Amino acid sequence: MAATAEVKGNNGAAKLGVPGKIPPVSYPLAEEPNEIASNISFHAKYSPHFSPFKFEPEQAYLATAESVRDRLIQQWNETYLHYHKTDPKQTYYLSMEYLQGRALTNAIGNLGIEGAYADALKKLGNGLEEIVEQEKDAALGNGGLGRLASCFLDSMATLNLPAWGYGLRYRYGLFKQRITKDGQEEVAEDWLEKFSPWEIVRHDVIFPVRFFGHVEVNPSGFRKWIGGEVVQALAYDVPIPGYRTKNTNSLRLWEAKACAQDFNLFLFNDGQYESAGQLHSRAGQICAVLYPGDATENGKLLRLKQQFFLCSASLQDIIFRFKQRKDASGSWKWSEFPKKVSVQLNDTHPTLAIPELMRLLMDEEGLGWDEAWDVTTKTIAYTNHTVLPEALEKWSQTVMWKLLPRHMEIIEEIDKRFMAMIHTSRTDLESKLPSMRILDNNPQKPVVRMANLCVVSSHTVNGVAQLHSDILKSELFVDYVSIWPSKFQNKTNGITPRRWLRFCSPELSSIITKWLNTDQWVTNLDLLAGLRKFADNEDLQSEWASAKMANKRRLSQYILHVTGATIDPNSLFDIQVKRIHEYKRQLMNILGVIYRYKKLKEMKPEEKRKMTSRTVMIGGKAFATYTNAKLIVKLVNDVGGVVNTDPDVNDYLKVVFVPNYNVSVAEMLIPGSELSQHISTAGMEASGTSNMKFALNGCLIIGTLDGANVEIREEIGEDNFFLFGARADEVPKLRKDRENGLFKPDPRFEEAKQFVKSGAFGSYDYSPLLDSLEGNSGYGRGDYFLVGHDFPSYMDAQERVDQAYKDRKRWLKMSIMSTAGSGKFSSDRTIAEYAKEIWNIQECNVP
Ligand code: F58
Repeated sequence: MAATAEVKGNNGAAKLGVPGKIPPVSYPLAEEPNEIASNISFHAKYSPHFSPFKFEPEQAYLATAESVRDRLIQQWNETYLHYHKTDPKQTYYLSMEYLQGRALTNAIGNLGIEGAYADALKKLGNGLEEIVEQEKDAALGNGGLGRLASCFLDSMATLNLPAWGYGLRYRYGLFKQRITKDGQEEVAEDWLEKFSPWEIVRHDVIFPVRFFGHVEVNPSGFRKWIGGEVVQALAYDVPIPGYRTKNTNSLRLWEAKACAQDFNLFLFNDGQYESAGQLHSRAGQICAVLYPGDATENGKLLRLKQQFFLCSASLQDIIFRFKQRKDASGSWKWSEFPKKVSVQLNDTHPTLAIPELMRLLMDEEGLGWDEAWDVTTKTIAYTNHTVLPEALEKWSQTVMWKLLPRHMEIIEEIDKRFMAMIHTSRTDLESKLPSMRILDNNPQKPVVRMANLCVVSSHTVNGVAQLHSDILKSELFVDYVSIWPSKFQNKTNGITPRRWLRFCSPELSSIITKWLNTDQWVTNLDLLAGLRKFADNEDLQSEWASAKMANKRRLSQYILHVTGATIDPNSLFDIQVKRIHEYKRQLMNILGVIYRYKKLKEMKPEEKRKMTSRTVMIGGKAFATYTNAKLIVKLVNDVGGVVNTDPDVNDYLKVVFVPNYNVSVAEMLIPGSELSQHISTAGMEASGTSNMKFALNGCLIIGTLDGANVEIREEIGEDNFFLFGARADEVPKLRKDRENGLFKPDPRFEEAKQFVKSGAFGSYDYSPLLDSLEGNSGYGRGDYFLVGHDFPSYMDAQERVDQAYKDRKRWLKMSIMSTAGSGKFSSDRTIAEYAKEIWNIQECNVP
């Protein structure tokens, strides 16, 4: 018999399914460990995903998740019902990305049933920690923007706000990063391969989404989009529990599918298998991968399809819900729509929500332009996350006309009316019109500027940190500010304190709770300020140090496990983890490490002994086609290869590239960090959010005055922040000076580059990377990101770090002050501001 009843348990002992003394009984609302164990056992037996009689960690994880889900479903249904009954204004957050990470620890923690679950699993012969690690991260996003969306969902539920997340159910999320001798290799990560217990398919929530086709005009001038291909958007809902509240919101992820009648049986039976299922295969492509490559025309078209698919499905759903309201009773006033619905665009990726809402209102609901425009502009708000010109989306008008002909008509009309408004009431801005227009009609390459469309059509535009919002107002959107001064706001980003402190560092959390004499800080993070008065207290410092040490040891074990490198928990743990990008300047970090290595090698033993011992960890994924980012990954790995095997320096320096950085890896790294690097060229990082996570965990920051660093430094105090580098307002002049040949490199910088060129880290050709730092101008040259300019002040700041670390008491005080000053950076604060100042929604507690 293949599926033998007797299997080896994870501890090597033979197990016969779920331990016999726990009866498999369904207790969906169990709270007591024996009942929870029974419910888990029930799911293992009656919701099987594998052959019967197995209860290895994988099965245990699924059964545990399903039992937690039982409880969530109860709250979730009550939440749906309550929102339906009370009919509050609701927010719909549209985002192409969510970086949810794992859900089990979060759900158990939010429900407050960690202890009971740990006990229940013990009864079943498992440890909770081991079980939660079976879960694959839901990585439906790239980086900061996607993780922000997930933190926001957590806060919306915790604050009892009636809100929904909308996104796409990508089958393959962000790739898995493997490190080989050639550097980064991308491998598809199939988070759905073995079923996700956290999604519920809603077979009754399905909407048609059209692509291509043409616009038909009837004799009365009424326009309608017809023909083309129609795929179905099917809803998968993920429960989003709030912390210690019944409110459980939904993240609705759309999947594209074709219907049975689209399958051509005749062709199939004729042996034409591909043609028979053509629409099915085309539908399957839409949600196949996050960010399909867009180097080809096909790739671009597919990305645009994804964006439209999200917007159309979500808006149809929102309109459907609006019409379903109890008191609407078959007739509803469209002017009420913005009083019930607020739509937030997470960057420009869901911009098509604007023309799609206009189309649905005009062509499907029969509103006139003015009425539809009024509703649309009162409903939609837009968040900008970048000032980098290459990230500002521009879609080819040709592709748009082909895929979305009716939407292009609408966009043209918005553009025309915007121009007319300037010509009639703002003639002073006429000379600015070419850059302010939505359409760029350059005959070589006519494009639609999505950010301009968003600014013109939204009631509110916000940046994500004060400096970034100021730059939006004074540079990128300066001309619009004079038309609509009150449209522009700042909403400094935040992070959820649940995932990013309470659950990822239970040791530090208990100490905080003990010293503050309350655990209310978990939902009122400003209370952390109460730690300030104890920052010098020796008892707190020693407890703090031992919690940090426990986290460092756990991290060391992890590093050993994933890289084979042995690191010393007594060394300073210095971490930079984020997407690899030249503006984030991981290159400056590694050049600093290279210089340090070279100096260590030149030192006498007694000189070395005075040095602060460091472990530098760098991690992050490089976009598959971004050559220089991939070279940075390769260089860091090569430096690690040499440094970590050099007995001359090993007691003083280790360099580790942490592979496959994702949310779960961050949850391991951040609690064990002591110094973290947020060293982007000033003015280029809109906010950053990992800086907030590190600071919250008592990690000191070495950083530039960029993004949210500025506000973090204000909050935690300048003495507790290692600042260096040019300010944002100095950057343009520095670039000009360099163009004029006025830049004089620091000898340390030259020495570090030269050391790489000498082959000290192997013969790999790093020239595209190193050449980007040379010359005074030109594409990919002339050190656009000012690594050379900032290098000396960076090295000086690192020297200050080394000195500070030697003074243990001072360091611990700074660490406590970092946590104490992090209250502002709770996403609860950010979301409360959005709710009040942009969405105009109120809390709606489920009783
Ligand atoms: C990030 N943007 C910002 N974009 O870079 C970061 O400073 C900020 O903290 C964060 O948003 C949240 O506001 C970001 O992650 C992307 O990943 C884009 C996705 C689409 C392609 C271009 C990058």
